[in-house]
Amino acid sequence: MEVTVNRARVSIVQGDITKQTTDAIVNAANPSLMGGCGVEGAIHRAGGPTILEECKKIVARQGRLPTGKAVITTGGKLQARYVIHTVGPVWHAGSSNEAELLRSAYYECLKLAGENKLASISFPSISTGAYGYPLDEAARIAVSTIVSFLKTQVTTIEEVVFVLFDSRTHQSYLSALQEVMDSPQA
Ligand code: AR6
Repeated sequence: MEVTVNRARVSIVQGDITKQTTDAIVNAANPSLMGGCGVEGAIHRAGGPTILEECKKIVARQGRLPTGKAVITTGGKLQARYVIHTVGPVWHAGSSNEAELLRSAYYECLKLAGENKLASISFPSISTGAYGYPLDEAARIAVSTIVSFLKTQVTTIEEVVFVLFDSRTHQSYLSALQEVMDSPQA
C-alpha cells in the first residue's frame, strides 16, 4: 500500500528492514545502544561492527539514549547509508506516558533524517516486539505521527517506508494507514 502526503510517499511493506535501500533505516534499540535481539540484532549482524563502534562513541560522549530520542550512525555494510537508532517505550499497561514516548521516537527519527538532509527512511514497528506495546495502538501512533509530520514540517524527506516483519504486524499497519487516510483530518 502506498499513499502520498504532501509530496512524500508513505508505503507499507512486509519484509526485512536490513535489505532496504532507503538512505536510512531505523533501529528499535535499547538505551545502552550495545546491541540486542529482534530488529536490533538483525541490523548489527547485517551491518557489521562499525555500527556498534559508533554507538559506543555516542554513549561515551552523551550517555545512554533516553526513551523517545534518536541518534544517527553509519549504515556499515548495509545498503542504507545510515542507521537511526531510537528507543521506544517498554509497555507498562499505558501508565507510563507510553503513547507520547512512542510518538516522540518516530518524530525524533524524522527530525534527525531531515537535519541530515536525507530523502528516504524505513521504519520497523518500534516497541511491539520485546517491549510489548499493543500492536494496533502502536501502529496507529506510528502512522499518524508520520503523516502529521509530513503534513506540517518542512523536510527533505520524500519517502517513508514501514517494513514489517510478520503478516499480523503488516496487516495492522495497513489498517492503521487506511484509517488515518480516511479520517476527516487527514
Ligand atoms: N526487519 C523488520 N522488522 C523486524 C526484523 C527485521 N529484520 N526483525 C525483527 N523485526 P523488537 P522492541 C520486528 O523486539 O519491541 C531488542 O532486543 C519484530 O518482529 O526488535 O522495540 C532491543 O535491544 C517486531 O515487529 O523491538 C531492545 O532491548 C519489531 O521488529 C528491545 O528489543 C520490533 O521488535 C526493543 O524492543
